[in-house]
Amino acid sequence: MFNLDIMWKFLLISISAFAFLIHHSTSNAHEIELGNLTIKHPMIPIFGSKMKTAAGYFTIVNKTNEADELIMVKTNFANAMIHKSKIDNNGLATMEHVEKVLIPSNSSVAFEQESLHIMFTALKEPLEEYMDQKVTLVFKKLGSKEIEFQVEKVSSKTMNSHKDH
Ligand SMILES: [Cu+2]
Repeated sequence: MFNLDIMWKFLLISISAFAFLIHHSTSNAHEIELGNLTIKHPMIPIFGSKMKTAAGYFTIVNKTNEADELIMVKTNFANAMIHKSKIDNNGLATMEHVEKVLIPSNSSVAFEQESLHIMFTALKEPLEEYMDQKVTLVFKKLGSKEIEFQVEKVSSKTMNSHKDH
């Protein structure tokens, strides 16, 4: 006998599976247009549920003839600041707080491992995969822009450099 209830459940499961696939397949192509600037693939890698700090990565593309500056980062889920990782004179990896980042005209600036990143400390609750987090980027010319960072689970081997801060 034709069972409408089972058909309906099957349809719902198919739709959610499809939505899940879409989310996954587009995650690397995630781009946000902010007027003069484009933010590519803002993401926060997570390695487990016990993280007290996290880092945010993305690339800012400036296709215009005017430079801008990232002067502040803000979020509700943690304290946020701009950091830059570097290797000190003793060969140890350290990081320093950066007040602002120049985004030169017709170029791009990558926030990536072992370089610039947004440092999130004092996380209010554990970050969870697929629970995107809103972060406000404040640019000198463009102003305040809130964007969503995708929280992505990664293996600690691929992003080992950030586990200790
Ligand atoms: Cu850092």
